[in-house]
Amino acid sequence: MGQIKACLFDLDGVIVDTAKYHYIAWRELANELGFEFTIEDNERLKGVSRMTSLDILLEIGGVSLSEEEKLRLADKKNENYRTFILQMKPDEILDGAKDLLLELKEKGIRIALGSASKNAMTILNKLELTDLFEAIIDGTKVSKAKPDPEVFLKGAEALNVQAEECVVFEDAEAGVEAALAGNMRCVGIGSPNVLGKANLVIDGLHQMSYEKLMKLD
Ligand code: B16
Ligand code: MG
Repeated sequence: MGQIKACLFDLDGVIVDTAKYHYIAWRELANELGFEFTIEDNERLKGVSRMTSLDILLEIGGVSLSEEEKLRLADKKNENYRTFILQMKPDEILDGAKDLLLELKEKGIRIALGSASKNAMTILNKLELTDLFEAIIDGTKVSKAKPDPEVFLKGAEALNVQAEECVVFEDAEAGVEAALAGNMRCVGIGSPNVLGKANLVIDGLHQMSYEKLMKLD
């Protein structure tokens, strides 16, 4: 593996907890369709694209719909979800995330976002973090969802660095797989039981620093 020159950050679950808002909006949709959607069910949607999330939700409810109807419901869920994210404030940034971004930037490490979300720009703007990212690759810029490495490879390309020079920070298993498939190192944020394939697993970005980053194999 090469020298570490860049860090690529997932958004939901790494920099901010938007999963709680996704959950409220998906649960409302499930209830309207006549079934329950639990917080455990919601775990299956982390890191997964909007349309795949809807497919998983409908599978849980045993509901089958036309493509047209699915698009309508995904839009409806997104409108509901956006009412929450439009009210987000910088105090919702997860512990240690902004300090780490500032420290890495100061040390000359390049920084990009690699998220499945089509709402990433809105969220970063609300958190007042947009300017800290040199490149933003989100759900509007990729055609293949994680575990495909496309989102991170595009991030490396935008920063003009090699994949081997990147470290990805991810909270979802599919995201860890995407990073490794792209020949990048990966720090998992969450449980070692779920993210065991990552090079290192930590509880949150408050446990990371430039010094620790440089010690990654
Ligand atoms: P949207 P990430 C992902 O964000 C979420 O983890 C996932 O739950 C969501 O379905 C996906 O974004 C798409 O989000 O509906 O806003 O386009 O973890 O890749 O930053
Ligand atoms: Mg995530």
